[in-house]
Amino acid sequence: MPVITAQPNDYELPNDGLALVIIDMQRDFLEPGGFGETLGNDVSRLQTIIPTVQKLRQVFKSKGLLVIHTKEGHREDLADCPPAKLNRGQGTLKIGDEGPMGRILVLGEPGNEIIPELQPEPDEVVIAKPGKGAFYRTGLEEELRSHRITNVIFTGVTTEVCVQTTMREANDRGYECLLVEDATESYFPEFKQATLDMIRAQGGIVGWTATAQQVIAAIET
Ligand code: TIU
Repeated sequence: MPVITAQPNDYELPNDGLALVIIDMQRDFLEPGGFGETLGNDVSRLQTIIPTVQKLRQVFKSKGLLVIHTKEGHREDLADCPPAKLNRGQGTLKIGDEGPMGRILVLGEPGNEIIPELQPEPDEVVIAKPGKGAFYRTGLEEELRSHRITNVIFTGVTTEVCVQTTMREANDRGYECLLVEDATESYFPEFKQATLDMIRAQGGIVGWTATAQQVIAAIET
């Protein structure tokens, strides 16, 4: 059985049951004028991982493996956006306000689309989620179960917010989780580093981490 040379130790790939999850690579977080920028962040940091995520997707697809995208967004009437989330932050624009890419963080708006470089293909799954974690009020768990997924490779943004929350949710549900170090990014480099460290600490309390090249090398074995 191929293994990924990961941290804190080798990650065994299953014969079946491996999926790639790409978290929130949407214009809201990666392009100017979206939710990420209205919160005061420099979105250009996040764009650096696009080629690496594209490469991972291509390798997974070439092996017939499942690819799942998530995107964070709310219903038009914001009924699924609690006041605690709506009123948080000191942004120039709030969730639901009209911005340069349509209403901020609202499903179906241009800003809510997955970035063109990673446009989902017809055989890929897209999960819309109202929270930071991708299991909260979504069909992700049923989707993984129906495909008999046991092992999940995580990529996307931002490392310490939606990626880490989702990875912890997956870990608690019994999935073997690995985060790809150079296919995830944060607006805060120190938070990304801390997240990688805390995931793999204590013998992999949340899971494993590895580089994209290490993941690809094992999958192509
Ligand atoms: N603000 C921030 O870092 N992240 C989010 O609000 N959502 C995701 O991480 N996708």
